[in-house]
Amino acid sequence: MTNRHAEARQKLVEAIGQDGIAVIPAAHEVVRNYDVMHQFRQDSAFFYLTGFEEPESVAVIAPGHDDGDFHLFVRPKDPDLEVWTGIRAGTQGAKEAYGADAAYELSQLDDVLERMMIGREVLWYTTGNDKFDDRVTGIVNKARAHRERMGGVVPSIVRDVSVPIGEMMLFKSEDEADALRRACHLSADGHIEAMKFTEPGMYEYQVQAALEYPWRLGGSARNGYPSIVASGANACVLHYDTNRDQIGDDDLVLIDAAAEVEGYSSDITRTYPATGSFTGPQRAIYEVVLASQKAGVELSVSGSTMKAIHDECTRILAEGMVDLGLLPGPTDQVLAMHHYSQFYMHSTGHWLGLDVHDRGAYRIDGVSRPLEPGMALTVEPGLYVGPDKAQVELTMLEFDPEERNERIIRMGRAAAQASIAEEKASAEKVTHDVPAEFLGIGVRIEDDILITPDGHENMTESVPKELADVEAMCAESSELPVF
Ligand SMILES: [Mn+2]
Repeated sequence: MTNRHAEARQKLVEAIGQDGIAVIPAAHEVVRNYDVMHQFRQDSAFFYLTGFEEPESVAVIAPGHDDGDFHLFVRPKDPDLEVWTGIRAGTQGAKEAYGADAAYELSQLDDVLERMMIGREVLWYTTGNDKFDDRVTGIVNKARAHRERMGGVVPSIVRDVSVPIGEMMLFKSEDEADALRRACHLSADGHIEAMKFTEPGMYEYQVQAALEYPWRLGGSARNGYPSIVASGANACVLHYDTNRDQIGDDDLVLIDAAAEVEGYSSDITRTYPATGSFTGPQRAIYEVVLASQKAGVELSVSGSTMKAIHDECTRILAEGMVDLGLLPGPTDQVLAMHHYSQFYMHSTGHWLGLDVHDRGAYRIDGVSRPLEPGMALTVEPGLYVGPDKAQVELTMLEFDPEERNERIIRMGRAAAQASIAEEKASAEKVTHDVPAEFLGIGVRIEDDILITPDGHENMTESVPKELADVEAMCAESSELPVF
């Protein structure tokens, strides 16, 4: 493996120190249907630290241990089974190919880990793992019983290891940024192919085949997440991924999809007309989203924040909604009362990396954290006029997220939600008729941004997004066969 993973382990060793021991389980296989498993995808934090792609394994980081810091528990070699499910590294491979200082078969986990816990005060482990929580708790309990007999220190504090790992994953090294950049460039090629390929009358999954074709040929073994190919009103379903509908004559096609390279995922959205020409109403909505997205990208620089980007993108969308008559306005009220959420209901971006929604805190001490070089994020405003939005009911009530958070802390979640619901129920309502020409139009535009010392790198800018450029790309023809 590259030393990318060794560097990650070294950072974790420094973060937890010699008082700590970190236990990070791999992902498990999941049944898809009878006798068939879902394609295995390693847990991103486990992969970040090890580069090891076998299921069920467990990584232990024990800084200063006599045998070394990095211990890997793996499935045993089993020639009969390997005929069916593939070669296993085994303990020897774990050391030779993956750099484990010590390797054990999984059956030794309880005994070995119990001994390793002795002398360490803090167990770094992320609770909430159905398959593993009980096992870890059992091992700590046995170590504690041992302490009672023999004396000595065992972990009395459990801390969430995903916090330091998330913080490390947030800042991409040059080497990681290079893998992410390659994922972005390859993903961009697929989006361009899909624009060229699409014609009305095709099924969404046929466009998906054209989209993913350059990815597989270009060196990506799998997608970063299931491809969304949403034609017409399907674009208003945010996580639509059935991709089985036939593309209508005047439909827009919204594609949110990306390839994975060396575990790193891109995340691109483009929306384009199946015919190659936007209709008037489609153009009007698209221009609003484009202006918002470009402003968001512009703000993606060191020292800015996710909140600043979201607020500016949302303000531009809200102005557009009022201009187009989707909402009565004025814009200040649309923003203060969150009426824009009728048509824009998600946040404007997220971290990007090994997880398409990468780990790492968004807020520090309750405030949106400043962007710094090495962070990668998406900028993806959208506007979705669902086919059921012919008339919207607007609650005339200011929406203050800070006040709501305070109320949740003061009253508890259930009571706070009940009190908010009560306020909403008794507040004045205004109904508004949405111009029919916009119904069923959904547009999102999403780029992947790497923050650099002197600005940013838009890693997905090769996919056209200006109206004229999108239409020009759609007018080009694909070399792929049409059946
Ligand atoms: Mn995204």
